[in-house]
Amino acid sequence: HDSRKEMAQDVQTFYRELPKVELHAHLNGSVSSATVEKLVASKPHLNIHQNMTAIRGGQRRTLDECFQVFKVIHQLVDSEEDVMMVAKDVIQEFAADGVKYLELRSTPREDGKTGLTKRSYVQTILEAINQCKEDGLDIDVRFLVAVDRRNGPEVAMETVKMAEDFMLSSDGAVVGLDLSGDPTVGHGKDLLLALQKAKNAGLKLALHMSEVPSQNEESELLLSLPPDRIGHGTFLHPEVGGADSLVEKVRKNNIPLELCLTSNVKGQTVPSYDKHHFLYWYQLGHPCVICTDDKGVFCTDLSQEYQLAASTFGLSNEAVWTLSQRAIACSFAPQDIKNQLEQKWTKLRPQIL
Ligand code: 6MZ
Repeated sequence: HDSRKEMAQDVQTFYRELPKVELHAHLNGSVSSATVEKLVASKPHLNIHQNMTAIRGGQRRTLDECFQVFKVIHQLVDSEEDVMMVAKDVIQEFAADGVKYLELRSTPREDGKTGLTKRSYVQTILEAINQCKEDGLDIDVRFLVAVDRRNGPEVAMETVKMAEDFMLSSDGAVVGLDLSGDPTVGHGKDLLLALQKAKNAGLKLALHMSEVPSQNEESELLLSLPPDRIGHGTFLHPEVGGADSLVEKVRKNNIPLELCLTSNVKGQTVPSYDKHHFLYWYQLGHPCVICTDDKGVFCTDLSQEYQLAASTFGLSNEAVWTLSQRAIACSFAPQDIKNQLEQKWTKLRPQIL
């Protein structure tokens, strides 16, 4: 019994020590229970409890209910001070989990009561990134400005303009634009112009696509841009109602997929871990990046997601190592940073592989 326990511990250590790249993490979905506790204590009048901000153990919710959870967290995070604490905590937690390169994404929000503006929101996150760098954390952090699809074309265009400004003034921290939000609300065709503008300005595009069924038409349109990475892409392939033409476009342009196993299972867009579309794309040899999505809300971390992918699909340690290393090339980091990360991976590679 003891040796089995030891073996389980060795396995955990392998995943924890595995250097990792996180490319799909929404800031407010990544808030840990420890941070939520601090926020709840500072805002007792809101009457918010831990169980309203996280989906634990075997629990599942519909995707719709997941979006209600984000609304609760947004109530708790409504000032520059909160944004600073949340961003620093999240970065520290990813670093402690062995993430060496992190792309955080977040939707700029304003709040009349606290004086938070969309610009100061982004500015505060960039400040948190800088402070973590000064503290000497072994993690390179970049930022994607997020467009919430629910807010329509005008807000999308404003957000793109702001992202362009920050791209030029943030010393390389702002590298791209994300499109996210409730996939059942709004249509990508209304946002195409804003996304094209972002792309023309040199922002990389990481777009949520086909997270729910019946988005084929929209995905076809978005793929014409084409984006630099795809979030989820759960229903792109024909076995689940997608289309051969979608798969062909993704493959032709070699667009990496950001795959979040626990998020999709808990959000019920995928029926079980073994039915996750990771397998479809991985077997094609297509670039797949394991990510957390919302580590706080879905109670996971990146080590656990790698471990789940490995145990579900029977990946060897060698295959897991290769999976984490290949994520470097899928990042939006400049080439010199990618080279440095490759060197780091070479240095950290365990002898036994
Ligand atoms: C689509 C998601 C998401 O931006 O306030 N978000 N969008 N699909 C998902 N799958 C579960 N998970 C999170 O972080 C929270 C926001 O990220 C997006 C939603 O717009 C959510 O409100 P930020 O930091």
